[in-house]
Amino acid sequence: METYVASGMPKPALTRLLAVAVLGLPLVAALAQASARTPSDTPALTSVIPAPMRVTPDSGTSFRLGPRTVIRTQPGSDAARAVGELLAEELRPATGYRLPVESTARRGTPSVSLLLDAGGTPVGAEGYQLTVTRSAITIRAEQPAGLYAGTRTLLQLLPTEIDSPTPVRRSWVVAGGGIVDRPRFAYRGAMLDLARHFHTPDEVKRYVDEISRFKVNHLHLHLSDDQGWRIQLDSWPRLTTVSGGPGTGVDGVGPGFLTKSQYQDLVGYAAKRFVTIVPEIDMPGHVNAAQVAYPELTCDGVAPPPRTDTAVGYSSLCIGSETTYRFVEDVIRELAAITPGPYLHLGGDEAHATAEADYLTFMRRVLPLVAKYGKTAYGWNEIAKSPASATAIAQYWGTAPSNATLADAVTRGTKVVMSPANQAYLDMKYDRNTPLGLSWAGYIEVRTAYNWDPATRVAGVGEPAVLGVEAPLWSETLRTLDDIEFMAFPRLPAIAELGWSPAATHNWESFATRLGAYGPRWTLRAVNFYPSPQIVWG
Ligand code: TNX
Repeated sequence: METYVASGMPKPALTRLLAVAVLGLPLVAALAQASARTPSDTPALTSVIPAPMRVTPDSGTSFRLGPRTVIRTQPGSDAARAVGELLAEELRPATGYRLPVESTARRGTPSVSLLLDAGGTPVGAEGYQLTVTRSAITIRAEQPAGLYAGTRTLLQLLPTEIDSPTPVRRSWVVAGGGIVDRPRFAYRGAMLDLARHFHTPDEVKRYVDEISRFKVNHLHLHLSDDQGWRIQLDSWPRLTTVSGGPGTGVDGVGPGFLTKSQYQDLVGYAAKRFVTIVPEIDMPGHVNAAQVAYPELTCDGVAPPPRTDTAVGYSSLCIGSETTYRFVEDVIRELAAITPGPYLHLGGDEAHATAEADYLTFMRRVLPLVAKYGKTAYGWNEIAKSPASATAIAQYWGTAPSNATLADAVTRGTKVVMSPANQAYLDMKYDRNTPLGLSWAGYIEVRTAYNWDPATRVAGVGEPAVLGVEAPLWSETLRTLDDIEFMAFPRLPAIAELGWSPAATHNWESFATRLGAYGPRWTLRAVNFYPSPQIVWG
């Protein structure tokens, strides 16, 4: 032991060593930790999910986050400061350090700097450059979204225990070197179904936290379906007083709805994490709950019975009735007014109770209404049947490798978000023993979720037509946040990597290794996940 001290161990290290020894860690482990330049459990720069575009490790250096470290943010930028505050809040519990957020720092003070100056490297709206030297970690970006993405990377570069909710006594070393990173696709989404079972604002916020760690930047909320209506609208109040009330949802046990102010609060919470909320009101099918509340939305004016089963494809708005269009325009207008993001999702799937000609009539009138209120229309891939979808986004949820209608719409300009149900649907069971979920599109183990390419998945829908990817989570069988997390993790990071990382980095063995090492972070954060046997968990 004297040898280590004599060879120049700095005093604080000695103190830490003694403290650790007193706290009961095996002395040998403590010695190793204090003496090594970079502890062996320091994550490599290449361990990040999603895989970064370019990584240049420098084994000759490393940064140690310590009690004197400050978080320095771009002077004059409130947005950069907000990203710094979030990061500080995330680092304080485990480190116990003060981590003040400042816009100036005295020379020689170890710092994590967040600067809005990409230094000549074009990284786009969401990209960043991260550099780790002995004296500082510097994240540079063109936009605040890029700074946030850089902080998501940094969290994974700190030792696993950074995710502990209570202080951990250890050294917080980050490996030296640099990362230059930017997303392959602009749209990386997750979807949550609040209609089949309602999920509370706090549960949705927790989901936002977790998905944004993997640089997912859109959360699509499925807000209405046959079993319930989950967003309050002033012009048609019975939608929620009746169809958001007790007895709604699958088996009648999924009641609840978002008030307008809860929705707006959620939008703001997500925006702080650079996640855009995409609201969906499904039409002209999946509308039984709306018709229970307002019988005038049926063709015969008779209210249908409330439904709490999981059948699909039996309800339709009355296409020939002007009341329908008054209703739809009110919904679009009110929703657009509380949604800062660019998209309004109109569903359009499984309209089996709507005649083909009626479907086209409906979409011809309704898709342009979204533009009237300043938004871009978005729908499930069935909307590609309508010529009015040329300026819309179509979300592919099929399982086939080709879809002529979609490929044809792409030639007219339709952009596509890829959610192939047999690979990206988080509500499919992992295998036949999975207690939750459905299996109509097959079982989806992690490798199946990972092994596909959004730009070659559907014939005629190549890279330029692909806006991005989305992992939908339908909630027929899901009631709690634990249920949601068990189905989303670890498949959501697989889809997130397909959306963010360059195709050239795609590699199952690499992903499986990085995922295995990530598992203990979920455990520390008390996030439920499926311990897939395809992965060797750390
Ligand atoms: C199909 S995917 C549906 C939903 C169900 C889901 C269950 C799509 C556009 N429609 O209504 O909830 O399957 O996996």
